[in-house]
Amino acid sequence: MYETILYEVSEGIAVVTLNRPDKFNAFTAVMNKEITDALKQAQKDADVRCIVLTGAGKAFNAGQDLSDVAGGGDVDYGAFLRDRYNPMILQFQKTEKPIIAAVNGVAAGAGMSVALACDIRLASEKASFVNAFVNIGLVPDSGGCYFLPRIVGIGKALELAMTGEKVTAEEALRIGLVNQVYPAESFMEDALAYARKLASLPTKGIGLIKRTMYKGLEMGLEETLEYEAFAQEAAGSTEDHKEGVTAFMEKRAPRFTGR
Ligand code: T3D
Repeated sequence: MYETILYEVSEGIAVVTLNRPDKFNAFTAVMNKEITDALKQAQKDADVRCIVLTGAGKAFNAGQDLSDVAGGGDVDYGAFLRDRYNPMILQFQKTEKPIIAAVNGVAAGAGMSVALACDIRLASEKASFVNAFVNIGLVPDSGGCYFLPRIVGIGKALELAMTGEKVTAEEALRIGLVNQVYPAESFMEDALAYARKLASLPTKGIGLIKRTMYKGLEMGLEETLEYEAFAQEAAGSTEDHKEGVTAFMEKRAPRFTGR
């Protein structure tokens, strides 16, 4: 039972809903911990084959709750990030299942960084992204300086971080910041349909794709080739691999179980 988030599992999908709608779902210390815990729980649960992160109410997430840091000067921001945000962001990577950010409204500051740390971003046409850090004299954190240039390129990343300008859902799709935009009225249905599709695929293979591709961002070709060989050995020993090949040979649709 959580205080600041909702966690529900159904049809192979864990939906994590940030649940402080009157504060635009802004982060508190409790929320940072609860998200980390929910991701660990989803990783452990064999019934979960896809995770969807979304926000209650109008917003996805407005970043750090600024009422916690009002005054600024007395806050040890380094410690704040090391204790609260960095473990949470690392958990997104450690979770070897696909994570979808279902961005229902504005994603600002660390809320935008968290969306970037997800593997897939789906946006409502009412969503927007604000790299709000500069507006309060701060640097993008929570992985913002890592993910943003890798997703949209360094030129666009610097522009968004230096200006703090709002990016609409339409523009986000154009620059590759999101994968799909859906109508506001059907947004969660559309996002869950996307999640159901991912949840029906070979979960272990997808976990290995995630790990190998993120590692590949950090490695040269030779090391990546070696890691691919290692990952393929593991993927090749899964039941889903056998089922995929058998189904192909039998000319039928595969029935993947995530094992
Ligand atoms: O320790 C550290 O701080 C280091 C870690 C930093 C991580 C960070 O995330 S730093 C960046 C923090 N976030 C921001 O600076 C964003 C601040 N918010 C905004 O810029 C805007 O509110 C939005 C762009 C998100 C949305 O704009 P808009 O016009 O749609 O809504 P609004 O009227 O500004 O806000 C609606 C309500 O949400 C409002 O409350 P009220 O007046 O209706 O009672 C507003 O105060 C509240 N709200 C929005 N963002 C935050 C917030 N309350 C607390 N903290 C927030 N971050």
